[in-house]
Amino acid sequence: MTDYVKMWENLGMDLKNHDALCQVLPTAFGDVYLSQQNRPQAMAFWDFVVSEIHGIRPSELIEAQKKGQKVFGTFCVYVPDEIVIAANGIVTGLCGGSQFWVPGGEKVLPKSTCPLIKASVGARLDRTCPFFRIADMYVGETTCDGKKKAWEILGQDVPMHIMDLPQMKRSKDIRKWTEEIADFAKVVEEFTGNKISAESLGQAIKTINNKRRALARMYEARKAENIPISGKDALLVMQIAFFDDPVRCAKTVNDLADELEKRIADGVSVFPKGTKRILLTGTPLAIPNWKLHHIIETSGAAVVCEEMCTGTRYFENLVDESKNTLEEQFEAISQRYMKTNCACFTPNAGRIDDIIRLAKEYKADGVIDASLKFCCLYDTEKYKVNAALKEAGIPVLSLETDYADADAEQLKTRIEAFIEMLG
Ligand code: BJ8
Repeated sequence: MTDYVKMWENLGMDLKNHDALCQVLPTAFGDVYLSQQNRPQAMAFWDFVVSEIHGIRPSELIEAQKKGQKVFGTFCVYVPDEIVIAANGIVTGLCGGSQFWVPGGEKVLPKSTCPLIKASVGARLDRTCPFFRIADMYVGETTCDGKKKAWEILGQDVPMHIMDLPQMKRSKDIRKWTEEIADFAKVVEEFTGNKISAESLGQAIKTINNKRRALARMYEARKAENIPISGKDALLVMQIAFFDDPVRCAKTVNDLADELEKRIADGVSVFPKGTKRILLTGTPLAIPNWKLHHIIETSGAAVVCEEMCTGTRYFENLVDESKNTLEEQFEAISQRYMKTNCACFTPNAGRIDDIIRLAKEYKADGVIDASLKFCCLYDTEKYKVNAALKEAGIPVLSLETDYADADAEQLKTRIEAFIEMLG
């Protein structure tokens, strides 16, 4: 592994604490990932990325900054990457998925805040994540209350722009989101010093659409009878997609999809015939949160789809590429993003339709609806998700968990019983 200590030092990181994190990650990754049998060879790329997770991409970002590019850190799939890319900026995801960062967040946030928010704030305040140190600007959004208030803390010493996301999907809300996107474009232009043209935005739309198409190909392969990739590996690909360069991401995921399609043709599967197929729905699983996938896939089932922001919500629906003026492009972007169904919207019937549609498309034997502890939105939405799935005759298990390992045994017992019940 390359020595990145100097880089971390220059970023003002807490090296001692960061060392502790660097020590646990390889073991966790080895236990969860490298112990799997018959993985696609193309996964070597993602294994390498994880082995240098705080080194390789951060050093690329720093090099880009030296050449004048700006890095925008985002926390939600509603923030349109296209705008940043069109101004020659770079986007990196910032959501925290490790228990390691949670105590840092708890120093300033109520304990009853969801772990994703606590970990994100902890990663920033404890100075143990290079991505949080590198980002020149954070972009927040008005989704859940916890995030809205967290921006006020996170934005204390970093430029922060907050996008005001409507909470309904009427035509006036879509118009409002179009305006919000146009305002974001102005902020990005000013911050980067680069003008966004219809041409550059058109190119950026194509770049991000291509990344979506590649991820959709990987997911399409998971619909096959013989499942060519584990849910854990597919999740890792999704998680890294938030950090990687979008063009490289499309290329590596397409290479993986080539291999998966060949595996399907050759009848190769990573699971024994008859393994129960699970669709996972709920709150996002930020890296390195592999807990549920690992429990499910070591309990005799396979995760074949995630109706999550680290799943289908990230790549379904493309932005219309045929628009030629900035005004039309902003509207097309707004329309695409407003098709995403997060529980912060009311009503949010679209998500329930998505879950049932996806359960059928991926031939899921059952659905696990999992939310992060203290996520009131997804937890409350469970009631309607449960009722709709029961009506559709699809077995469902509702869970609530966090990043700690304390409930792992209990979860395993419940998940095993659910899988057994699937017959
Ligand atoms: S579009 S899911 S990425 S807001 S889990 S922080 S909602 S309390 S992450 Fe999300 Fe955008 Fe929605 Fe997706 Fe709040 Fe819930 Fe925590 Fe959440």
